[in-house]
Amino acid sequence: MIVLYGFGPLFHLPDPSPFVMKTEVQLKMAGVRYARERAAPPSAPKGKIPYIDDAGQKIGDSTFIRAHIEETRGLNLDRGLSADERARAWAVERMLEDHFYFALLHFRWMIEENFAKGPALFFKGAPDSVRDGARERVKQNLYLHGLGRHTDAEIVKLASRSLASLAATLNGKPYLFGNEPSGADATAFGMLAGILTPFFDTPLRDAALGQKNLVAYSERMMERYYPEFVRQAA
Ligand SMILES: N[C@@H](CCC(=O)N[C@@H](CS)C(=O)NCC(=O)O)C(=O)O
Repeated sequence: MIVLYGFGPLFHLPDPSPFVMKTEVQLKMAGVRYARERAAPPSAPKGKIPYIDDAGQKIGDSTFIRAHIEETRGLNLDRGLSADERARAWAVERMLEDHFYFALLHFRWMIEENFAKGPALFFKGAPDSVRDGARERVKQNLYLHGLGRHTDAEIVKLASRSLASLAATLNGKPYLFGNEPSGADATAFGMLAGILTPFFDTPLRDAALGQKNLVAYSERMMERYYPEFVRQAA
């Protein structure tokens, strides 16, 4: 059986990492049996969470995990999508994972009060220097990515364009590419849920709340893939 390594429920989310939520939803989409375990990034094959262990084979990175599931179980989470839709699905995923995610990271880690009640919890019991060092590393990563060189207002401006683009792609459909979810829905949902959680009050959350179809979509996905979590939270 596959073991999915994530952080565990936190910040009113099934997992604080959009990438763990993506992978878990894709495992559910694939109908594959799996167990969840907690792990910290240093133990991951690529130093990042999520990773899976499939009968002793460790695979890091949500995109490679998906490819592994599809290849070994003979399925395709984009079945039913046209070549054009598959191309757009990839573009949506890259926009969210390699651009939008860094805005999410910025508002969780670089805003003092969000950091104190959020990511600082990862370092409970550890010396302050470990917590501060990790925060400094995230700051450096944001700077090297490029997004960290902008003001808060500029980051919101760029990320809001991604939200608007996602809202236009979804339009009035139940899922990104039609009546049934496909692979990219897992990515979009993980990212949206991570932004919409009421745990963090951020201007990016306000921007997402302004896209009504995205809010309804995130709730629809949560209800479909985490019904037990919705019930617990009620
Ligand atoms: N490209 C990776 C991104 C995963 C990622 O950024 N994970 C974060 C948590 S959300 C992490 O483990 N960061 C720890 C680190 O960078 O040291 C994927 O798709 O899985």
